[in-house]
Amino acid sequence: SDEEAAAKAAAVNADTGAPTIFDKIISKEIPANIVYEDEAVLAFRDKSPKAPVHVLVIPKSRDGLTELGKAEKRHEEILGHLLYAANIVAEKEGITEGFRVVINSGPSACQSVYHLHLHVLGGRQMKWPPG
Ligand code: IU
Repeated sequence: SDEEAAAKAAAVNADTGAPTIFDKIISKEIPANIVYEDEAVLAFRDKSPKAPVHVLVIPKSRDGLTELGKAEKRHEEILGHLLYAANIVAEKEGITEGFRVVINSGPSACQSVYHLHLHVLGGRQMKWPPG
């Protein structure tokens, strides 16, 4: 199932601090469908969308933010920037009746890529609680 695959990927991809595929997306070595970009953040469509709109918002410089659980005081500005960018993405995508922002931090949350990213999900009715 989807859930089993996610749990497996999360268990295999522990936080090693090694570069991730997102670095290659930032450098445009790997093409991505970019929705929004500014000096500090990049937003692109998730390659395996879980909703009609599923965009990832990431900092261009990881700066130790492999996951939210590693956030430090110095990251406050970029964290605010990412959250604000999530709303810019939602507006651009027209998901104005509602959208969800998710951050998976660590194996128990099924994080699979260790470069902080916000999931912006919308275009359908979301369920609560998430799995
Ligand atoms: P997670 O929160 O770490 O589980 O989310 C990682 C997401 O990155 C997941 O939704 C993948 O589909 C997505 N992704 C991607 O869009 N492009 C890639 O090359 C890889 C993962 I690897």
